[in-house]
Amino acid sequence: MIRVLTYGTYDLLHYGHINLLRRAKELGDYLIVGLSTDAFNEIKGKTAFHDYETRKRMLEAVRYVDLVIPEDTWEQKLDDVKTYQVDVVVMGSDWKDSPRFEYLRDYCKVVYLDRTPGISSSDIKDKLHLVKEE
Ligand code: C2G
Repeated sequence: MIRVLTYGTYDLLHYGHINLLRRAKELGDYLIVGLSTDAFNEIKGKTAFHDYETRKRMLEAVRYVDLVIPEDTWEQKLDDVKTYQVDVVVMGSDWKDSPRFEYLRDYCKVVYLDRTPGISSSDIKDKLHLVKEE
């Protein structure tokens, strides 16, 4: 059983997220998502449209996702890798070579997958805002 772990805010779930989750699941048998809590989003400087519970319920409905756990801090990743016996940590390429993930290489594989171009939660929010203004 190869266990895969990834992290994110996953706000306004879109096909870029789904592409990441699908490819992450293809790397193993069981996919865990560390979902940023609303408090952690504040630390990340992000304001999600949907609250944690809503984002969690939406992710749990995605066929590739087996478990959603809260991401409360930057520092919890190594504990998560150990607690859930993770074999592979996967992130989109915007995180490539980030020290926030590279240190995990001593404990598990770390894989960066190409981001899906042309879509992001912030773009969606901007475009929806423009539509509302018109
Ligand atoms: N992603 C992607 N393509 C996009 C948008 C996002 O592949 N067009 C990927 C990101 O690279 C990330 C995941 O989808 O791996 C979730 O994206 P976000 O919710 O923006 O995650 P982020 O805010 O980067 O949180 O501790 C790590 C952080 O929690 C990551």
